[in-house]
Amino acid sequence: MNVKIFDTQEVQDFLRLASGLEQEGGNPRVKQITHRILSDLFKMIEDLDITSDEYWAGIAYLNQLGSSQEAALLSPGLGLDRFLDMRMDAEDEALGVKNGTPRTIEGPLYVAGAPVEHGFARLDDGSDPDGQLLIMHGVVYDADNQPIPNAQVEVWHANTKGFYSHFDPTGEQVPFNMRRTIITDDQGRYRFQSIVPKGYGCPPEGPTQQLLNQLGRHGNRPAHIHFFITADGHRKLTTQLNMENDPLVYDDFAYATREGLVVPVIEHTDEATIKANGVDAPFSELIFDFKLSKLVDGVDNQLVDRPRLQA
Ligand code: MBD
Ligand code: FE
Repeated sequence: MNVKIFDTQEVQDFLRLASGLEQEGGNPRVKQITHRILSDLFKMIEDLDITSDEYWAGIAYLNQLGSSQEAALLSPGLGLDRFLDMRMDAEDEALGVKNGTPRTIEGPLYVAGAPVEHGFARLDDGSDPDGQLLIMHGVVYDADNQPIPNAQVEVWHANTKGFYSHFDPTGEQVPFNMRRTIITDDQGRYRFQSIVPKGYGCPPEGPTQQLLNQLGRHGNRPAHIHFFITADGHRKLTTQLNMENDPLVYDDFAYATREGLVVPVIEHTDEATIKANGVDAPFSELIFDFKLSKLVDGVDNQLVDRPRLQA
C-alpha cells in the first residue's frame, strides 16, 4: 500500500526541524541544501514506495562507496561532473564569454606536486615493458591567438594497464610516473615523451561498477590524457584529449569526450622521422594546440577548488 503523507503539515514541519531551520546557529547554506536533499528524498521514498529493505541497501551502499574512496568515481559515472561542466558552458554563453579549447571534467585522479620541467619532459620512467612510445607536442595560445611563453601545462595519464600512479592497485608505479608540469618555451611550445596510455576501467568489484552493472552500463573510458593549462591573465583550462583510434572514444562511462577534444594518433615507422624526433623506435604522435580564455572582469570566475591529493 502506498500511503501519501509527504504534503501533511506534520511531515513538512519535521523536514524543517531535521534541517535545523528552526534553530539559531549553524550554517544557513548547509541548512538550505540539507532541507532540499531531505525533502527530495522523503518525496522520492513516498512516490516510488521505497521499501525498508531497499532503503537499508542504499545506506549500506553509501558506506561501501565511502570506505572504497569511490564517491568521486561514481560522480562522473552518473554524469554529475559532466552536468557541472554543462552549467559552466551555459554560464559562459549567457555572459558572452568565448572559450578556446573546450573544458572537460577533471576526474578523480589528479595529484598536485608533479616535477616541473621546461619545454620538454619525459613522463614515464621507462619501466612499462608494453609501453608504445608516444610523443606529444603543441602550442598554448591566448584568447587572441598569440603563443603564451611560460604557460604551465600540467599533464597526467594512465599506463598500459589503465592505472594511474598514486592510485595503482598493483603498486608498480613510482610516485609521479606519467605526471609532469611542463612550462612552455619562449614560443609557447610544450613537448613530452611518454607511452601510449590505455583507457581506465572502474575496479570490477567496487561499488561504482556494482551500480553500473545494475544500470546495464560498462565502466570503461577510452584512452585519454588529462591537462590543466594555466597562464597569467587567463582562466585555468581543465581538459582531456581522447585518442581517436580507441573503440570507446564516443562511449565513455564518464562522459568526458567532446567535439574538439578527439585527436588522431599518427603512427611513425620511418627511420629518418624516428631519428629526427630523438627516439630509437617507432612512435605514436599527438599534436594539439591549446587555446585559453580571458579572465572575466579580472578574475577566473570558474576556478574549481576541490580536495586533491598532494604528494
Ligand atoms: C579516470 O581516469 C578519469 O579520467 C575519470 C574521469 C574517471 C575515472 C578514471
Ligand atoms: Fe583519467
